Amino acid sequence: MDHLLAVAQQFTPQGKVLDIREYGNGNVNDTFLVTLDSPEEKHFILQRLNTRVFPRPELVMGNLSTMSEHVRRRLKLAPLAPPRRWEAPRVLPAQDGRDHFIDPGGSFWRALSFIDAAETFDTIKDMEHAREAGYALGMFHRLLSDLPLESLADTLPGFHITPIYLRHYDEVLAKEGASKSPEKDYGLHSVRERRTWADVLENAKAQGRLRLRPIHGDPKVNNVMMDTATGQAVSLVDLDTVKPGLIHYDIGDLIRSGCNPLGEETEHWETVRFEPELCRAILQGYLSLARDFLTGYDYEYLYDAIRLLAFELGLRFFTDYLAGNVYFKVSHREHNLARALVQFKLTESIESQERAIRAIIRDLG
Ligand code: GN1
Ligand code: MG
Repeated sequence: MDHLLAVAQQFTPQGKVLDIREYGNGNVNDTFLVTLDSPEEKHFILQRLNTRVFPRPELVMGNLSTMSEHVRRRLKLAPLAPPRRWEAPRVLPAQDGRDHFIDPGGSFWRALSFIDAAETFDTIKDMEHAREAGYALGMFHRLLSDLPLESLADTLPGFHITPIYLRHYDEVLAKEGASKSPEKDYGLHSVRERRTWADVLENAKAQGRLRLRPIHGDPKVNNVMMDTATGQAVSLVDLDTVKPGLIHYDIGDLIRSGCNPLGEETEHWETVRFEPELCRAILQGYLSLARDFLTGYDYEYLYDAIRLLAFELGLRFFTDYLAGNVYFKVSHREHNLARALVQFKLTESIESQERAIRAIIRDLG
């Protein structure tokens, strides 16, 4: 705690630190909410970046500033009609003016402004929430649609490239020693069944059907902030994975997380189900802002994107389980296995409703 206080003070020229508490439930970084005795900035977000996942944190910070300045510029030129608001977290400087602080132990810390009067949810509450979550991603893509790709660094090479995750899985599998179990067998079977299809988006990219654009990289439903008073989306947070990519990764990630009412941490993986009506509402919200920058091919690959992102996350969790939990934070040894089963079951549910999901995409297209 003393250590945390010393780190927080690095980012607080004015104001006394009243409280520091753990915040959110990220699987990668450590996040804290700092409360200050200061009229201007009552709270801010303090994070320790996981430098095993992000080996070049300075690139992450560069992308963050580039994109949040771009967004603020665009919103200034074309403000939203109140009570609509859209906010991009600001990077708060440390005492020495830099955008981060490295503690004596070598940890990389940064501070971000807190978005007031807003909250997040791990699962979708209702249709309106679903539409707003879709709206948030549409807004995000739209605001970045004119940001030149060259201005964004690749902070995480290989991120969302499913064939690369498969290669890594094969390497891990060749030397893993996890004990035999029906759950592990289900995981092995799930990957075996789908591996030849897993390059679907990368192939479309190589064929020139899908092109790179600025993406969020991690727009799962609990990264969408909702205004506590109006229930409208106000921000998409957790911006470490902003980089050039396929918007399909984002759309797939929002839909796989939003249409799983039991949530990705449920212990009842056998009953996990994909809810197509939530998918319809998310896409409606998304398309209300994204329609004019989508191509025919973009629509054509939406179903695959939804299916793939659920499968890919299952594969990533499962691989990490087999590797001994080296990437995602876990609270017990089988945690990543449990998470993997949820995503594989979700993938199955998506596949069994393929016709209904494709019909929804067609209706809205
Ligand atoms: C990780 O840390 P968090 O929860 O924001 C992961 C995402 C996964 C997500 C699954 C950099 O994000 O890709 O979809 O867990 N982030 C990284 O909950 O790997
Ligand atoms: Mg994240």
